[in-house]
Amino acid sequence: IPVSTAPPPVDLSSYDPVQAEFMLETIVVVDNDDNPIGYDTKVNCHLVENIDKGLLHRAFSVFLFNEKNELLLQRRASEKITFPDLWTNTCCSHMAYTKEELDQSNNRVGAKRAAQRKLVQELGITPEALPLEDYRFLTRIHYMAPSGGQWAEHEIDYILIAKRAGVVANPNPNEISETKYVSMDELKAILDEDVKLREAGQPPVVTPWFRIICNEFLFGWWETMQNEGFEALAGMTNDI
Ligand code: DMA
Ligand code: MN
Repeated sequence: IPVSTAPPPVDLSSYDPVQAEFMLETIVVVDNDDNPIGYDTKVNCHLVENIDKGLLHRAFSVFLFNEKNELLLQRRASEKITFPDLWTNTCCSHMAYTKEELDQSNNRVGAKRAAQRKLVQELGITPEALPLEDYRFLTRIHYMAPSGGQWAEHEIDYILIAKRAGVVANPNPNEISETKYVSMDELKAILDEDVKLREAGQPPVVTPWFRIICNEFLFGWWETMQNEGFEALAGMTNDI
């Protein structure tokens, strides 16, 4: 993944050095229609001051299910610069500004390649353990969410679902503090708790994008998967 040699625009020395280094990776800048218009560093793309001027980038979110139709969740490590310590879907990150990860052919293979790259780095799940063919692209969401202080997300997020038995996660502690597989009811209880806490003015327990995807799409897809099988998801995309 290409990295910038320019000095970061803000002082990252108070953060975890590994995560600070990742902030120099170059990611894909898009217009509101998701056309790539260039690239910028991860740090620039996540600064409120740039997002306020409209800076938007491309990302992906993976939802991995097991043979019991349980979803693998992760809790973001305290070392993460944005949204630390929150529970979220299996894996999220950004496509790199490379030919391979910009490739939109084969039902968004570039997003799937980016997913394979980050599944190894975050969860120790190799491309052999979860091949490209296992991923289904469902839709894209465009959202903005503050992370506190100078940081925020503003992304077009490609949602990928995969299902496979016996995938063993070996989380990287610099990225992830905990993982767990949850049933639909267990996830609904987590989301209810998140609503209660936020209504009481307390910090959230889940990431904003995960909350949006759950509220708008996930449970419908999940029920279809349970009732009609994984392949039925292909008919549920509102995007191509
Ligand atoms: C960014 O995830 C992508 C979404 C959909 C929020 P992230 O902050 O986990 O990215 P990274 O793993 O690259 O730090
Ligand atoms: Mn982002």
